[in-house]
Amino acid sequence: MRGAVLGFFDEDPDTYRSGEELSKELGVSRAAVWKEIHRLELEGYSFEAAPRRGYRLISRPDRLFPWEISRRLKTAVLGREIIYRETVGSTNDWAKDLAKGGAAHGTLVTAETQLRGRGRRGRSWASPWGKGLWFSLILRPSFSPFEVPRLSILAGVALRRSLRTVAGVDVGLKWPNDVVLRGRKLAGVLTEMQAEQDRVEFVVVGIGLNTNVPRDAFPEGVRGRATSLFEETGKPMPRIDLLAQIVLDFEGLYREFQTGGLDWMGEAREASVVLGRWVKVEGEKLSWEGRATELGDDGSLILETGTGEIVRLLSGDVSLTRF
Ligand code: BT5
Repeated sequence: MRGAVLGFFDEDPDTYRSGEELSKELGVSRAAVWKEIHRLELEGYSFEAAPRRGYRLISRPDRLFPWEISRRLKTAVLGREIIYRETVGSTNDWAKDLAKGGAAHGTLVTAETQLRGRGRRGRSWASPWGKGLWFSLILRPSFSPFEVPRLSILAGVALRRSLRTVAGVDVGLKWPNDVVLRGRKLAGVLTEMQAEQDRVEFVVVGIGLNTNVPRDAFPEGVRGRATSLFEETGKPMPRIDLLAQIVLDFEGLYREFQTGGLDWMGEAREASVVLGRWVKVEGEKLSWEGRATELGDDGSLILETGTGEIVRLLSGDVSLTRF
């Protein structure tokens, strides 16, 4: 019913629709139409009601309602199934539970806020209510578990393309999973999987992107290193347009990746803020310092240390040292 009512107003946004017309087209009573309009108003939609002319939809709420995402999505597979809740622990955790319960390839899981948003290695991810995109995609790839880490880089390239298209900003990629704008972190990717030896059961690609977060809404320890599109451009960002574009760009790149195409790796190299720099990479136990010389096709970062040793790293935390 909700979709049908909104569909009416979609066709021609400037036209009034009378209660009678709506009730006839939808095959329900006028009271039912009125009730639905009222419910939509409670959800944040705003209508103008004019005597004898009917209703006109004036604005939609800035909420990640699945039906609003669906009407903007142009994908074939990703995001065809959307699961949404206002508040979750972590969209990655929820997506993993859903995947274990059989959720389809391409399912998109999103929320307005996360109470326990996660970064890598047990770190936390700040997710202020309604101010960002906090979402996860469930994938059931046919490739091997060794290929999975590259998905974080692929997500970075998708974010870069979408941010250029929708927000007009040029972001850098900080290996392996950060998206940075003018030296501050704008987005992060958390890729997790469940696999057995050589078979991937599912992958969850989680993306956190600060769209409209005001600087003082970041936790104190993060504030100096984080940024949002709003802080950088001074303009509020329509979250759903951006989300729909990211999922579309991700789908295109994922298709390319599945058929062996790796051209997008060139884009990752081009956008890298790490290549050519002297960096420190901290792993779980060890750390390395050297010049970042290459981004391998397998997603690894190659360092040449001060003693000329070549090290190939698959993950770690990079800090840019000597400038
Ligand atoms: C990441 O980890 O950058 C991956 C973040 C992934 C978040 C998404 S949101 C949807 C999905 N569901 C989840 O639960 N997670 C994913 P890492 O490289 O470990 O960076 C974490 C560090 O970034 C923290 O220790 C902070 O210093 C910083 N940080 C935390 N919140 C931030 C924010 N909103 N913006 C920028 N930096 C942040």
